[in-house]
Amino acid sequence: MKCRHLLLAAFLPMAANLLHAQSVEPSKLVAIVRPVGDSKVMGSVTFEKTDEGVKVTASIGGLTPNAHHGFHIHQFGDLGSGDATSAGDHFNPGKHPHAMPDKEERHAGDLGNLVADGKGAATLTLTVDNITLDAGPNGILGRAVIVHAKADDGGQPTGNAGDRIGAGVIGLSKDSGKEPAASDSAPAKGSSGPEGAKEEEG
Ligand SMILES: [Cu+2]
Ligand SMILES: [Zn+2]
Repeated sequence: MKCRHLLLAAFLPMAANLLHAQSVEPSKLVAIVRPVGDSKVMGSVTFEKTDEGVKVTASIGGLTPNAHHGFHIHQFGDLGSGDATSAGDHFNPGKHPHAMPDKEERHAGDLGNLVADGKGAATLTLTVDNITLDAGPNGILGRAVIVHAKADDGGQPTGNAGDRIGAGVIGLSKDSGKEPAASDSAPAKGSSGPEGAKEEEG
């Protein structure tokens, strides 16, 4: 008897997850970075789920040759203002001070610097453990990546990185594993019942 109940308790949340497949965290997001103002900054940033965390890969051109450029996730995917200030502050759900990515206590949006080569091109690979790829409390889906004119020096409140010269909204990648099948979107009858309650009591 007890065994059966345990099995049932284990199965119900799984079934609920399958029925609510659309709320599963995507495995990959992408942001296409475009110039802000009269800059020439262009490129792309991907965010992929791995066993170690979220792997951030950026490839950006049009930067100042041989310079550091602050690089962050900002709060909002709103690039409506000409200078990208409408993207808000650094994404900071943990209410931490600003810091470089090697510090445990930092904004979730603190990705450090892009380091441009002699031709103004930069690549960056970084794995972080404080963001998710959905729209949850630590989720970056629908927010923005911002490239700054100057180096992020780690100072308060936001690293003294100057103007925003490149920006892109973080959206679903076509490889995100998120595309819902037609059957997923049909509400299954009675599927909302067994979730929560049983799980909490068990
Ligand atoms: Cu920034
Ligand atoms: Zn910051």
